[in-house]
Amino acid sequence: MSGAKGGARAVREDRLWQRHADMAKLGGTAKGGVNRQALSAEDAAARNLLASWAHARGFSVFTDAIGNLFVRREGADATAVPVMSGSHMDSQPTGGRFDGMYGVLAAFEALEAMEDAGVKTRRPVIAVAWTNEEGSRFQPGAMGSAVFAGRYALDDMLAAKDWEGIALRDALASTLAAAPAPMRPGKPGFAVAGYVEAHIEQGPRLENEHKTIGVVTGIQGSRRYIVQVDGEEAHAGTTPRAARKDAFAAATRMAAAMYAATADEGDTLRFTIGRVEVHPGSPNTVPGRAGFTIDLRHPSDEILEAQEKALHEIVAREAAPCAARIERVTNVAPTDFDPAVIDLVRARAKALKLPSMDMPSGAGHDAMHIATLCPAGMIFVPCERGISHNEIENATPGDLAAGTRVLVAVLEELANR
Ligand code: HGY
Ligand code: MN
Ligand code: MN
Repeated sequence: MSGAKGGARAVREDRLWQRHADMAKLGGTAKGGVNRQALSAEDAAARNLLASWAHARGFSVFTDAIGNLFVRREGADATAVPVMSGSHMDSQPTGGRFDGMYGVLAAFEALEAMEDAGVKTRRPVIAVAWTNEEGSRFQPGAMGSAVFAGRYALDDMLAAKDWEGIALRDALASTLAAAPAPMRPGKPGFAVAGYVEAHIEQGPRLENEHKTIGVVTGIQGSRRYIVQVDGEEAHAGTTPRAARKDAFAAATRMAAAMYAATADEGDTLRFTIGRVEVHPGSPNTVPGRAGFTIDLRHPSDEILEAQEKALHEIVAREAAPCAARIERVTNVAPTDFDPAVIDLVRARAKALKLPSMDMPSGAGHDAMHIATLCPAGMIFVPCERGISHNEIENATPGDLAAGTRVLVAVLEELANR
């Protein structure tokens, strides 16, 4: 690998690819994707596998009260504030084997490569797997990193419930019992000198523009809502339309109006209804209750603010004869990464003779929270046709290794500052 020195020379493409294959067995689906939802048995298995690899290399492993999992490689100065890199191991229900996992395995490969190359950094370097980034089982998403950064209160998150009513507190307890690790006492969070996250792009730009490395400049703003409509159960055969309080009919009116209201000229606004619930869900009972989630994203907070007002107006206008409310579950402002980290990622990609381009992230990542604590940045690599949150998500061993070489080079620089 021309231009590579230090740990970047010791990155092993085959080892990194094999680790992805090993992890993809945990929650593996028939289509080659993964269903490894936060704090599930599959998540616990992934935690144990990562910890076993870490112990085999003599790295220390610890967790915190929200279940973030840390793998620490010591530096020359054990008291120095560490540098960190990582992502998440939980997946969407029909997820791919690279979303999140690549960032965790690239960080771990970085530690191994530094070890293999005999690189001694001044600062310790930590690889991290954040708890519940996807937020598909438990809301909000990016939970572990947000609690670590002090943006969400631990107790509020422990009280969160999944769609079956299971409390996060209980799911976390069983996960930590199944995947035990020394617990760092007290509230999650500690000083970090710098954070870099590697991730597949989850979009088509790098592939279309024949670039290997995305130098990520920031992350667009994202908000998540739940709409709840309350009507009245009634008999499907005997109840005239005029007498109905059909919660699903009201919900569909709202959804149709929202799709129309969020269709913007430049196709920049992202509006998604990903989950719908209808109660009691019987073919011959008029729904008395209906609910749906809203995922709203845009690079501008002002636009998001204006759109939020429009959503409230639509819910109020379309609810009758039912009652309805819209509740905001998350509100993460647009993130600008640290210019010095952005420059460092770009410079190291260049030194490694890897074609790169600056670009924003359309997807949310744990880095959006850690960027409030310390200088942070991200490194993207291409994924096939930009497809993600889909079992056919794919990437190449060469691109994964290339992104990891850039990561090692950046981490070594940050860990020696
Ligand atoms: O939703 C997101 O942007 C991330 O992939 N969880
Ligand atoms: Mn992700
Ligand atoms: Mn994701």
